[in-house]
Amino acid sequence: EDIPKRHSYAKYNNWEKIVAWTEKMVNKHPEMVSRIKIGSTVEDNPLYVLKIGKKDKRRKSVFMDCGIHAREWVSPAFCQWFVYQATKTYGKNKIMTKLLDQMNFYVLPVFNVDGYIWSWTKNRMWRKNRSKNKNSKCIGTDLNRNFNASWNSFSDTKNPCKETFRGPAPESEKETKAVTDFIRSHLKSIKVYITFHSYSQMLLLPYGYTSKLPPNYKELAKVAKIATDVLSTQYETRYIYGPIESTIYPTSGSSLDWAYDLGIKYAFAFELRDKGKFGFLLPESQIKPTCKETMLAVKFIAKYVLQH
Ligand code: ING
Ligand code: ZN
Repeated sequence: EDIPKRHSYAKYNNWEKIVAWTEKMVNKHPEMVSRIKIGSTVEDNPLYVLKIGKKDKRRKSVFMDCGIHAREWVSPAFCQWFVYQATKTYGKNKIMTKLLDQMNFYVLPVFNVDGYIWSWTKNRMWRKNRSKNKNSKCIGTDLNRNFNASWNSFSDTKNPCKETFRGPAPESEKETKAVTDFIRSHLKSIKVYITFHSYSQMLLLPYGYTSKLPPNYKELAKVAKIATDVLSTQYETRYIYGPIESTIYPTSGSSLDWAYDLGIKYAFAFELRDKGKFGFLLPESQIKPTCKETMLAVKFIAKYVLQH
């Protein structure tokens, strides 16, 4: 087939299509959407955040990132869906209208752009970014081990040939640095941090680097319980929730722990569909259902934080 396919919310879109899509969203909704280039990648691709919300001053905002791991394709698909639904239902859906009237959403649709491109062109199962490592032939750092949150405290992250390589220093990677600088400079307004992975059907809470629970754990667990209950109302998809450390596995240097310790007290990580039948190769037929159910949970979290 030599007819180039168009961008579609029901399909996985390559980086080129996602870039064109970001422009389209800005042009379609100039009063609601703007595009911010927060930095660039090792291979000099742009890192774009879409800011969604009305243009007047706003107190609270939500930061969401997708695609920190290259092969988790349903994650960027969700960020695209979120922007689409937010702009489409503003003024029609009561909750979305209220959210966008009172909050901003910063959406990074693809965090690990170079890795994402690599997963489309060379290796579908690629996870890390594409930076070169000193004294090693192995490529890439796991961006979700590269944050300054008890960085380096687990030995499995020390080997550049491992999928979970932490990188030479905290924030050594351009992608990590761009995101942390952006969040730090908007910290006054950012009340919620949500990062999207796949797969496992979990809603993860801090911490990964310790078995200690964060101070507001009870409240986070309450929000996570309702969010996962709400999610399941659409297609009866079952999610579990809990701290990273005991729910999935111990991790150091994750974006979630970093965001929480920076002071963003509502910090969540979604592990989207499925539970392993297709894993990272989730069929396109499941993109929309995954996005629809996840949207319910994200709207609930945003609404909760707006009211508290
Ligand atoms: N899982 C995540 C990982 O980075 C995770 C789990 C999420 C850890 C959030 C810490 C914070 O290993 C996948 N599938 O990437
Ligand atoms: Zn991941």
